[in-house]
Amino acid sequence: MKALTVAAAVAAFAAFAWFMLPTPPRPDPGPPSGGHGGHAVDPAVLADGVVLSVDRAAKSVTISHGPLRNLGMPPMTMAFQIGDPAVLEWIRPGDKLKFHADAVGGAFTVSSIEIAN
Ligand SMILES: [Cu+2]
Repeated sequence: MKALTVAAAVAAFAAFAWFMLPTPPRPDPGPPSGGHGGHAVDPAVLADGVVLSVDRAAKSVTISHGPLRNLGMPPMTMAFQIGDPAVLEWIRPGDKLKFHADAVGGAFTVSSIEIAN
């Protein structure tokens, strides 16, 4: 009978632990796209920028940027993380950019970028 008691206790604990699990976080709906369901970034939210320096080891780029409307940021010079490693292959100081950045895990990260030279 002891084994049965242990099994019952384990089952009770498992049920309790399951009950105590936090509600899984719901996916962030993100900003309203206003598009047609595609994933392309609205050109209106692309900011202007000029690359000042590139740190490939740190996967970061220092950009002198215009207003970032989605982040409520005025024009300034700052470092961004680069989300797509392929970008680090071509990006050079002096490049003029159209880009989009998001706050990802507390780091400002370039999520979309194109050359505007
Ligand atoms: Cu900034």
